[in-house]
Amino acid sequence: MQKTVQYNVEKVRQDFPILQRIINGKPFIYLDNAATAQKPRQVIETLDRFYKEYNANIHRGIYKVSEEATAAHEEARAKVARFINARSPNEIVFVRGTTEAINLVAHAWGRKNVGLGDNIMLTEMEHHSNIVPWQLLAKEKGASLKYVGITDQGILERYEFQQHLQSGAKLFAVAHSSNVLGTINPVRELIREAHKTGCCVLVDAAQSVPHMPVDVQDLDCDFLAFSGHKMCGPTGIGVLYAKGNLFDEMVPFHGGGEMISEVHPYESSWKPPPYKFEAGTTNIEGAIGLGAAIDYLSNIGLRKIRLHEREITAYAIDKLSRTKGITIYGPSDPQARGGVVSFNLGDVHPHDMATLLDEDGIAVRSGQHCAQPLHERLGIPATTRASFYLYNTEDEVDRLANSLERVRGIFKL
Ligand code: C6P
Repeated sequence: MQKTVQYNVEKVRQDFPILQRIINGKPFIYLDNAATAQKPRQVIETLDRFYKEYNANIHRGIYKVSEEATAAHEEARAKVARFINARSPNEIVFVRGTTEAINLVAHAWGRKNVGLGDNIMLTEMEHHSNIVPWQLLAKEKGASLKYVGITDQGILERYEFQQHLQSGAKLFAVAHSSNVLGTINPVRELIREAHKTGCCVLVDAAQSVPHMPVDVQDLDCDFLAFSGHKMCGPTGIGVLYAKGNLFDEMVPFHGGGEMISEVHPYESSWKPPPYKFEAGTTNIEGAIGLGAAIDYLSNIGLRKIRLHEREITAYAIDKLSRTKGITIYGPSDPQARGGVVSFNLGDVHPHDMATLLDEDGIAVRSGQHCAQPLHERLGIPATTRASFYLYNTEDEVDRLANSLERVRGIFKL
């Protein structure tokens, strides 16, 4: 297979100091990008500069350094808005990550809009973050959860989706891209169908926004959630996008400083969004670092990153599938999947697999990847997952394949 060159991957790798490490005597191969991505020096230096030059609380201080911090923080919000093509920075609320974003919607939108007997539609490939908040809400309100099933290849059962819509789902909460199967769901089409029945749609974009161009106006989603740490940004910062005036209609999630307009002993009023949802001192440097990550990824280009990952994934599926005894999960068409390859090799337990790969300097994730219902649907206890990003190379895939041969030897498969 001929690989087309999207950008200079070797040059990109130089930006990531951690990739120079030697682990267990071997060059470090980081294939756990779906869990968290590595950080380029441009992001590290932005955080360093913040602490050295303009660390201050924001929106509070009437002095230069605080004003600089506030300006940088709000510029980061504007960068996020441009990055996902939101109409306004006011549609962007900073949160800790995808998990908090979804919990925010479950509390602040769900409590008001979901009631006794209502249905919330999920899919069998959701991450726990897009299941548990809805279970909590459903229990509290007497609502029901409906799951859209998947085929054995990890594709959504469209007929079931339509059936649940017809039975009157209030909300459809769906992963844009699965963190286990890699499946990229046709969310644009699904959203159009859902809206025809008045169903609101939340897109869990934890595994898509870091890896491909995402345009919220084109998708027309109502909510979109993602995490900074999966896109070369800091940990503890994430984004909840809400369309138009949805935030206006929602009740606060957390109460505290800076989200209020006035506070009296027995009642308070709120600032307009996004501030209404950012109570207390937020992760200021996290937001600024996320802005730097967005600059970094945008300079390379999300379209190019997506193409690079698609090629690496296609290469990996082709290469790994030659390993005797391997089962690879998810769609066979690399066009229909993100840079995630989950597999099992014979009856080798994924935790043993991850330990042995680590001996070769290769970091993968093993277990259920916070997707237990999906593993139950697939009828397997666990998987090993290799997940790729903009800095991974075919050479690294080759080393993974060689290590799998070593594991086969050890287990006499
Ligand atoms: N998945 C993985 O290894 P947080 O933890 O809030 O940043 O993201 C949660 C989350 C939500 N949805 C999807 C599809 C995800 O993949 C994740 C995070 C990581 O697969 C950590 S469990």
